Amino acid sequence: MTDVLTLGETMGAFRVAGPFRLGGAAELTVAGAESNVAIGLARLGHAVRWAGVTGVDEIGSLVRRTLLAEQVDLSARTTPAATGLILFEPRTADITRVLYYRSGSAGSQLSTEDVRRAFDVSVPKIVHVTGITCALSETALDAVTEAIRLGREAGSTVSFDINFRAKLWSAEQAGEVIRPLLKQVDVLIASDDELPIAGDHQVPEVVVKHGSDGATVRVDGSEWSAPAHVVTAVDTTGAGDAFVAGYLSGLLDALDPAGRLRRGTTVAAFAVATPGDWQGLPTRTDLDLLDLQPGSTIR
Ligand code: KDG
Repeated sequence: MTDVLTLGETMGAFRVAGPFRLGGAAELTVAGAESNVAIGLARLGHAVRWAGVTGVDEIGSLVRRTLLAEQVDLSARTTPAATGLILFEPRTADITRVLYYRSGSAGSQLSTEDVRRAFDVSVPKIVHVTGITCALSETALDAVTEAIRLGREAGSTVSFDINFRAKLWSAEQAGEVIRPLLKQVDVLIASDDELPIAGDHQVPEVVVKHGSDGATVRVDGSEWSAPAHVVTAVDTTGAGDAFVAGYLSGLLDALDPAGRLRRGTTVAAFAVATPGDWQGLPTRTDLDLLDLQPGSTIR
């Protein structure tokens, strides 16, 4: 049984403490928008599958080992190309620069075959894809298109997060590619500045992330909103993916739109208040921790 199938590139991730030009110690972990969502959902007890391609290298092993350790099921293929890398340079607690070393990477070789293999294992309740994968290569775009097509055919809910990355393509290119895909999408997720990329569309459920101003959702003409939790920001990278994990978790648990938003903003708050993209994401029993008084110790 699969609750959510997602696909994309997960990279080796290096994080330094100060500006890159100063060098110094770096911490090695993994990062990828879709696998961040997968980890967030798995922590909340959902059955998640990630489809992707890694290199036959140590970083590829780190990616697979990390996802397996987080209880994410894998439809992972290896290829001789190197696993991609992302370098995070946090300049302040809420402003981070990234460098990519992912052109021609193993992850960009994702193909329709990989998606079909994942569907052959089981039909997911939700298929979740992002604009990042669409920008990686022709075959990766084909993989996203196929995942949406197969999801529609099988009656899965299809979720699409625009996740625009200016280092991968222009907003114009993104719009041209993403708009036709949205005809088959059930849940569109975007931050407010990404919404113009979607253009005029007919997606029935539109979720908008407003960062520290919370989130809104419009379902069939009605709108709900939820504020963000007030937390001390330590590292905001991955907050959007964490929100998506919480929102999709709410959808799986049949929460109403307001409840889905609340779960999204709660999971996002954990991402903001802890270092790393996914390391601090909550389990189900953690979800209520943010209701405690700041400074509480649970004994
Ligand atoms: O938001 C965090 C992720 O997007 C990050 O882990 C890296 O997937 C990533 C990307 O392609 O930028």
